[in-house]
Amino acid sequence: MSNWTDQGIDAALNIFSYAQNLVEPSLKLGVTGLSRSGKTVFITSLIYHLLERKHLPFFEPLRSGRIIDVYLEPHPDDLLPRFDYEGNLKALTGASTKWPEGTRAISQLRLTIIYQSDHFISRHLGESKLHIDIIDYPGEWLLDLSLLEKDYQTWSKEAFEFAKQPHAVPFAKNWLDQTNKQDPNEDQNEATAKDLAESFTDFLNLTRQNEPDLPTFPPGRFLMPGDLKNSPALTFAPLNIENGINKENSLANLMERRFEAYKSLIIRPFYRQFFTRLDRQIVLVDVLSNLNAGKSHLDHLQNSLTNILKSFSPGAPHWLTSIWNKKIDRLVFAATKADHLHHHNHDQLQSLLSQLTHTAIKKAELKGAEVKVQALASLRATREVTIEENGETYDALAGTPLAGTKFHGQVFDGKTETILFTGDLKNDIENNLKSDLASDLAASITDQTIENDKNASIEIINFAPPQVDKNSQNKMPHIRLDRALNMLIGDKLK
Ligand SMILES: Nc1nc2c(ncn2[C@@H]2O[C@H](COP(=O)(O)OP(=O)(O)O)[C@@H](O)[C@H]2O)c(=O)[nH]1
Ligand SMILES: [Mg+2]
Repeated sequence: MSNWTDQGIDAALNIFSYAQNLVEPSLKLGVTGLSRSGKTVFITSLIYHLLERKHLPFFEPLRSGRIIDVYLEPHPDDLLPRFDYEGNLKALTGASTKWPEGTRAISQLRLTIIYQSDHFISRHLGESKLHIDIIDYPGEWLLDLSLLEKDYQTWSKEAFEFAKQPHAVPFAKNWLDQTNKQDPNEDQNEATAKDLAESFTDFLNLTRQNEPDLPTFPPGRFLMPGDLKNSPALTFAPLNIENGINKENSLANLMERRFEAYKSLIIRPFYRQFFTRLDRQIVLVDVLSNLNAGKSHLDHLQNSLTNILKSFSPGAPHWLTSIWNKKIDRLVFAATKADHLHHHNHDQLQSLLSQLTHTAIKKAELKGAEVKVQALASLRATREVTIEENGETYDALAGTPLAGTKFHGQVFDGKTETILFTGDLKNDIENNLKSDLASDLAASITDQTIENDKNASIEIINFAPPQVDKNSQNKMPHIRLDRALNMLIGDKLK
């Protein structure tokens, strides 16, 4: 419709932000990942360590003593809510620690770093300043990009396929019953549209609640509506229209219109207002939970990653690349929660994520973006121990499983520390390094470790956040967070 005008506005905004950037350099850092991949904990830990200016040995600007000061800026009065740093820090490090509540929308926080440049000339000009805007947004929203290329009919078809996934089946019945008896060609009717949208959303929500770490189905806003709850833009659902839509003013017509409106009123503005303004991006991935859950989930994870990467890749739709003002020049993938493994396995975890993203990464590199992969734990909930038995020593982890966690017939109370033999990723990865295709890799790893071997070789349970000693200097022990930070912003503080 008003594509030309939109692009004009974008161009003007971009010139404005460019001009502003000359006065006070700023960097927009996007943090994304599917729900529960660890965004909130990651951002909280990152900010905590930057403000403390300690415990980041691999963050070069700090190690070389060039960081002079770091502080939080008052929240700029713009479109985005503020990331609740203080609330999350309190939850994670307070008297009785707990993981923060899940967040379901976009938020932002501005941090300023005062540093000494290591360039000869800049150094003599005095201190330098860099603003960093950290923007937390659900990875599910990036999956919506795939909808732009899809018509309503294709999307509907895929929804019925999703409903056949093992983790979706138990919750699909209501919606399927209702949809299957619905004639898509009956006259359009708001009440029916609403009923169907509600039962479809319930289906997605129940699937997500029961298996929070497993894949879901777009549109992302059905699960994370933010302030769009009950809006007509979200009042649509898939219909069985294998033979196409063959009647004007039918229910299927209405649904199709709404689907198209969702694309133009919600997906595109998100890309225009936020996404295309990012400079750097980290994508968090909970590889271990997916590995633990079996082959179909690992496959699905890989699909999601490929789809997420499409937002950054040359295959992105033309309207997107044409308004891209600065283009993300560096992309970091991080496998989170590495504290579920002994440190001997951290490289393997990293390599597993590299292979999972292999195909997608190749695409992104074509565009000139540098891609890095890192395994990390934003908040280390376990400690490493060595167990001796019959003259043999074993590596193990000690941690407190969350209350209610079931493991090998035992139910944990959330207070008792347990020792776990987490198993090894190592051999499986090495065996599979020969394979070039990530999907082959995923298949063979899961075949060996999850399906064929009844004693699955890695097992994941959720731990409570650590109870750090009150006098400890470091309230948020981490693993390799500093390396990720260095990849993300180290070069901007030269
Ligand atoms: N052991 C461990 N668990 C983590 C870590 N980061 C996140 N988690 C777990 O993952 C859950 C989801 O993290 P959160 O940051 O809320 O994910 P988000 O939905 O992406 O913002 C938390 O409630 C924790 O159970 C970590 O570094 N170590
Ligand atoms: Mg969150």
